[in-house]
Amino acid sequence: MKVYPTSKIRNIALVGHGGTGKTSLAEAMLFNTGATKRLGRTDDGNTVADFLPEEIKKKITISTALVPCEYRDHKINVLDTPGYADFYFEVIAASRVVDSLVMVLSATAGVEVQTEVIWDDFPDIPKMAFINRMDRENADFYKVIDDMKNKLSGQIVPVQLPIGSADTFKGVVDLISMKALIFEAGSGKVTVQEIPADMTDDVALYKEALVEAAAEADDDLINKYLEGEELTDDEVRAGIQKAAASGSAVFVFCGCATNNMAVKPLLDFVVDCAAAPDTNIMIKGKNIETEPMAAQVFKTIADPYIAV
Ligand SMILES: Nc1nc2c(ncn2[C@@H]2O[C@H](COP(=O)(O)OP(=O)(O)O)[C@@H](O)[C@H]2O)c(=O)[nH]1
Ligand SMILES: [Mg+2]
Repeated sequence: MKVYPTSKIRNIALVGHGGTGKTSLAEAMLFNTGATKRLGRTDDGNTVADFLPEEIKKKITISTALVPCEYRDHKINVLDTPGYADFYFEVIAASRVVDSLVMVLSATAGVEVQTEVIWDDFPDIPKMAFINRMDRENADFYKVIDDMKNKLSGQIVPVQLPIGSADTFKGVVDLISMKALIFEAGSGKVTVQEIPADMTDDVALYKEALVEAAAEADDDLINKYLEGEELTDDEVRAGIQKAAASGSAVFVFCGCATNNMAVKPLLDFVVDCAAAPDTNIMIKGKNIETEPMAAQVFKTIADPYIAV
């Protein structure tokens, strides 16, 4: 079995209201990282994460599934959790073993009940957000951002802006690299282009907010920023990484899981910026030379066919 150094492990849970597309996003992550050869659909009952007979029959997630994938030499352990309140204990259990949460929201419904519940219940876990279903009629990224800012605590900071919406959704402007990323539906193949001219004003506005959030994560950077000096791209990236790993800002992505559009940038961000187990701010380690090892068992099953 391949051994990964702790710094190259990412433990994330996909959480949020039922039906926002968590299982579909997990499926797209597996497909993009080559763990699977085809993109399953929850509607067809052929996803990797919803595998229990009850889940396939009802087309909902009941039990948290662990779907690991390897990406850019990192091991990403993705926990796909149920959204329905009846199975909330599964979200609580998952939250104990991950280093960050990926909040999945619907681009048409915005902040829903379970989004708020989870957000409020786990204030200390660093979060990212993925505004999914951008291909749906009435999808409105900016409305969801406003909704998040109004209803959720913390600093909400988009790192992408959508290009098109509903049936014209075709990609995102990446505010870090300042490029347009256009995705082919299904394959997820990306073409890099210049930012569309009609988006320049929005891009400038949100880029400024992103740079500010990055600067605030680091004393040296904020001093430089407040003195009116421009931060270099590397400084912005370093600030974003610090803010993401510590949870001082919630960076927001958008895309369409079922068409596999704009899923890869989220994976890149998880590798580049999300907390690794050894930088997890919530767990304070002890000296392994002098203290007995502590471990946590997660997801045990009782197999009726194995006699103990
Ligand atoms: N149009 C569209 N439908 C989606 C998208 N993501 C998920 N869905 C659909 O939304 C429903 C719920 O998706 P699922 O992944 O099971 O949501 P979960 O409950 O959050 O795990 C299914 O019918 C999916 O096909 C998306 O990006 N666009
Ligand atoms: Mg699900």
